[in-house]
Amino acid sequence: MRILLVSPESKVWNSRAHLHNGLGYLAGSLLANGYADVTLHDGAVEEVSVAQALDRALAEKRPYDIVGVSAPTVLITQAWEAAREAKARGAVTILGGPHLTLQPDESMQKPEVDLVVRGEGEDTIIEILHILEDGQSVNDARLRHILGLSWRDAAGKVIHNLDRPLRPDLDNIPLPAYQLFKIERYTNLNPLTDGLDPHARAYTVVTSRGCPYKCTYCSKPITGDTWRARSVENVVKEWRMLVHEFRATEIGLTDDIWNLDLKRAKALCRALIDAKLNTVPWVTIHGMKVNHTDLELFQLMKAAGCKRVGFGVESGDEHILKRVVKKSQTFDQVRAAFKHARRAGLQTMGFFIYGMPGETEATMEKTTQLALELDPDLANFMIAAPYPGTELWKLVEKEGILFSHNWDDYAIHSDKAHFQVGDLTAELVERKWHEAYRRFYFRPSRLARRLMMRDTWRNLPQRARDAARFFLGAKASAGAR
Ligand code: B12
Ligand code: SF4
Repeated sequence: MRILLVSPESKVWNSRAHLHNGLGYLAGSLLANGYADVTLHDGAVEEVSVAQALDRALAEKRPYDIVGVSAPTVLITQAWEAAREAKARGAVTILGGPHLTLQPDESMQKPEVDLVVRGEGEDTIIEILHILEDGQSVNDARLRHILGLSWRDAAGKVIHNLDRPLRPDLDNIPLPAYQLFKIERYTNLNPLTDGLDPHARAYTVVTSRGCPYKCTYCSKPITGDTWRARSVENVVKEWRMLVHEFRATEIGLTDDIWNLDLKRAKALCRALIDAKLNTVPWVTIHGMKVNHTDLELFQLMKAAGCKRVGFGVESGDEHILKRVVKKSQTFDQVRAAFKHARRAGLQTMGFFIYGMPGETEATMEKTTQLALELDPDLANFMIAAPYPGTELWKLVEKEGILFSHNWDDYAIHSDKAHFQVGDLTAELVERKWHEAYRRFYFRPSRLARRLMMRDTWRNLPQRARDAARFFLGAKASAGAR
């Protein structure tokens, strides 16, 4: 069977292109189960469209039998388009990923979608292929036994099978098929602090899945509310492979919360040092929470090769942080984490949200003040985006007005407010958001630092577009990177 796994091309603003670990895991599972003919098509880096890739395969008389498409909420429209192209060329279409887990029925109403996989897909896809490779149709009654699958029976009725329990034994899941990524086309992990390297060999690693916290804006449809960790040995095995076999130039952790167990986090750092894997720089993307840190952890991280940490700070207002975002952390913990990380010699990133329900000009001002006080190397200011299934979504549905039901408009880095609750107007949120970028980055010290970076001049058109978008309120050009 020929299998194509697709991540559709994104129109969401992003300065970087990361590999898609979910597709890597699916491919790893397929290869480990004897399905050897697997191709990845990551729209973030491909030169041809999905339709062109499918046509090429047809012209070579080696059409794809199965096309699996992955989608978070913001990419679902493009995922349907990819499915239409695939279906038109005779392939079975399977959709999976965060949005499909949240809203499976919506996609099952589309004739171009044959099957929807909800939740973790490594086992589900194998069970589906076992049935389809017997020459059975996508309406075969045996599909009813596959957990986490939505399908249509012979009469065309949509059936949502029971959910698949989360796999507890992460160590036994085959590692991502890193060899299938066109790694030289991905960027380094944070061009905004390091300058854009369009040919970095940057890999991402998931050391644990899930998070028990319940921040009201956070959408965790796949990894869930429990925390499952891989063993330190298992992670080090993967790390060793990335450094020695795949010649990684940078590694990023993309867990929901990699440091929930502080002892394990330290053990991982010690193991990386012992294995002499601290030669390749690594960063945490944002899956690190301030209230599970201490100075020793940051010192160990530094010794293990880490160069940068990122924390969700979210709000500078106590009520918004505790009662609206429900972040379960204190300002003292935030300040201590930044102080300790800096003392250990790590660069810092901070994430801040504007426009949560109940916010006022004064609460958003406190957030900007906190960002200025913490002064991370990189500050990411985001306008609150309500993803389906989150507490924020439920609250906006009940008490507010959602401006758009078009999933394309749900990017966190969008410069438009997504909703209005009570007296908080979109105009105020957008003004405070732009103002935060201006006040943070237009300080003389920041400007000087930016102007000293080679990247600013080497990628001048892109950097000028970014500046217009963040500081002035200009619309980004679609798909800008
Ligand atoms: C790393 C990461 C990124 C990276 C890389 C994204 C990527 N291409 O993988 C970057 C930084 C680029 C990114 C960007 C964004 N991200 Co992001 N990201 C993550 C993060 C932290 C980890 C993803 C991961 O590796 N998961 C682990 C793997 C194993 O899981 P997976 O990818 O979901 O795949 C499994 C299943 O979903 C399923 N599956 C997936 N696809 C398919 C396809 C088929 C056919 C099948 C059968 C199964 C299947 O099987 C896989 C294996 O079990 C998640 C949080 C999380 N825990 O998932 C957020 C998350 C996915 N991101 C999110 C968001 C909102 C975004 C942005 C929209 C933010 C923005 N800029 O506005 C953008 C979207 C950009 C884009 N084009 O996708 C949300 C999505 C919520 C939603 N409802 O869609 C999440 C869940 C974070 C959160 N908690 O809110 N992200
Ligand atoms: S934002 Fe982070 S800490 Fe909060 S629930 Fe999501 S993953 Fe957990």
